[in-house]
Amino acid sequence: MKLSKILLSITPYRYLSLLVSALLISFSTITPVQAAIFTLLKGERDGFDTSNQPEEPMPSSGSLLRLNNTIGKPLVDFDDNTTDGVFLHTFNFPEIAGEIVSAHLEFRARGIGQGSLVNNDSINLFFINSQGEIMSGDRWGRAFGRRNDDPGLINDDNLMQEVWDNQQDVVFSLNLAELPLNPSNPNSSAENIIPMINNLGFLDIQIQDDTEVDYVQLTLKTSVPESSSIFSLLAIVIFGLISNLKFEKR
Ligand SMILES: [Ca+2]
Ligand SMILES: [Ca+2]
Ligand SMILES: [Ca+2]
Ligand SMILES: [Ca+2]
Repeated sequence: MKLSKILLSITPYRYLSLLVSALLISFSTITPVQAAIFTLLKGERDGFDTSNQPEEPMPSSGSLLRLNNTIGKPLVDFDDNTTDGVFLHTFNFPEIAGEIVSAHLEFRARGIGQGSLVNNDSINLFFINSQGEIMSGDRWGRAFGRRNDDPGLINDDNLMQEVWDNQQDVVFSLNLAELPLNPSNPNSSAENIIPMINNLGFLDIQIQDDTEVDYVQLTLKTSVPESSSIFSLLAIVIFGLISNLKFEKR
C-alpha cells in the first residue's frame, strides 16, 4: 500500500487522537520532578536566651548509650552554658517520601570557657546504631578552631590563624553534600553524607564540649514524581483505551 493511501485511510478522528496522545506524552515527559522542601528545626532561635522554657535536644537511645559508655560527660540542652558538656541531637525523618537530593544544616554556636579548652571543640556528623556504635561509612567531623592540620570550621580560607574562643558567636551553615575536608583525620574526610542519610533516614549531631548551641536546623530537599506527571500518564492510557473502543465500533 502506498504511503498516500495509508495517510488517506486514517480518519480525522484518528489524526486527532494521535495529536492529543503526542501532546499528553510531551507534557508528561517535560514536566520536571517535584522538589519538596522539609525544614526540621530543633531548639528555639532565641540567641541563647535562658529565661524561656528549657530547650531539650532529642538524641537517639544509641547516641545516649555512646555518651554514657564512651564519652562519660553530661548531656547539655540548647542554650546551656555548662562547660565540659556534650550536645547531642538526632534528626529522624522516616516519614519523608522520595529521595533526598540536598541537605543543609544550620546551627548557631557560641564558645564558653577559656582559651584552648574552647578552641579544641568540634562538631561531628555521623550515624550511631542502637548499640551505641558509630556506623561504618560516611561520617564527618571538624574542630571549630585551627588545630594542627585542621584549619578549623571558622577558618575556611586556611590562611589566618583563627581560634574558636570564649563568647565567639557564629551561625554556621553546612552543605551536607560538600562538607569541608578535614585533612588531619582521614576518618572524617567524607564530603558528601547524603547517601548515608538516604539509606538510614536519620542523622546524629554532636557538638562538644565547651560550646553552647542555640538551635539546629536541617533543611532537606527531596525529589518525588509530581502528581501531574502521574495524572497525565493516566490520561494517556484512558484516552488510548477510549480511542480504540471507538475504532472497534466503526
Ligand atoms: Ca532558650
Ligand atoms: Ca572541656
Ligand atoms: Ca573543649
Ligand atoms: Ca535557643
